[in-house]
Amino acid sequence: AHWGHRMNWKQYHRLEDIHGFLDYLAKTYPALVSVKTIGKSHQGRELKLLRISDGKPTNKAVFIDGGIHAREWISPATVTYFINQFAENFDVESDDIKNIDWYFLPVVNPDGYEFTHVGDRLWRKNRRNSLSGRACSGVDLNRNFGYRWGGKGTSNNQCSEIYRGPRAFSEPESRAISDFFKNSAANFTAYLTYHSYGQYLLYPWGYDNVVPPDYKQLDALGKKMAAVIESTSGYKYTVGSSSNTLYPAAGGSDDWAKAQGVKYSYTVELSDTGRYGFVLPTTYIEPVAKGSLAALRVLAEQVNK
Ligand code: ING
Ligand code: ZN
Repeated sequence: AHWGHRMNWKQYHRLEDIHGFLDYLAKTYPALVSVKTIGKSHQGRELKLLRISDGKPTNKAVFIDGGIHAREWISPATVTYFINQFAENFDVESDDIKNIDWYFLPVVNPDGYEFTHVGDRLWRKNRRNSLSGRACSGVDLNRNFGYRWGGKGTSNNQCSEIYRGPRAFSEPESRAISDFFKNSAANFTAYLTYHSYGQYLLYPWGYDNVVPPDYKQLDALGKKMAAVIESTSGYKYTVGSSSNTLYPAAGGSDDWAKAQGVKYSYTVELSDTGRYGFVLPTTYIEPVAKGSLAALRVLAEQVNK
């Protein structure tokens, strides 16, 4: 079939296909979908943000990103699946979906993502300094956000996989998200950032083994989302704060969003639990995305309460 884009959910796609898909949707549904470049990556690639909104002034707002880490290919695949579902079926979506202005940034780290296709499949960080004479390149974008930057679970060593960068928001990719939040009129109720792997639904704080005052609400919603993922797809998710459940790590995007006042802030670690890890077969894309979409509907219901 000729849809005007090359996207599907039976393969992983290069950045060009993903960006072409976003532009196609904006062109096809101009009253509903818009695409904005909110910045450029270190190597000059566009950071394309897609908004789905019917424009009602009473709408809530939710921000979703993927691909902060280059090798976690199931993340952009899942986020683009959400985009496709909402954009192509908006008319028949529930009021919970229609009453939200959705913002999607499916590939936060386009340089790293492309590098995993043509260079090193297991690259995690961005591609800062890749053209310099240094032996080690890349900043871990999920240690570069500006809340409690530089704390536990981070490194000042450029060769480390968890190198935090020289200062908070030193990287164009993390800075673009922060600038967009700052300059946006939208008042975000939820922030979801998709990673892999492990099947966890994690809420703040990541910087240390402490939880926010409203953590019981974050935990309760996380458990509802986990339940619907299991009933939809069979995948079992563990719910908890990221520091307590995984490990402490400062400078993560979910902590930063929570500190900005975004109530429901989660890091979602998609499938699997380690058999294939980052190199997840393409046959997983649809079941993983379906389960995640079911969870997103539960979140949308809560956002509208
Ligand atoms: N895991 C996350 C990481 O950045 C995480 C886990 C998220 C830790 C948020 C702390 C805060 O290490 C992966 N797989 O990237
Ligand atoms: Zn990750």
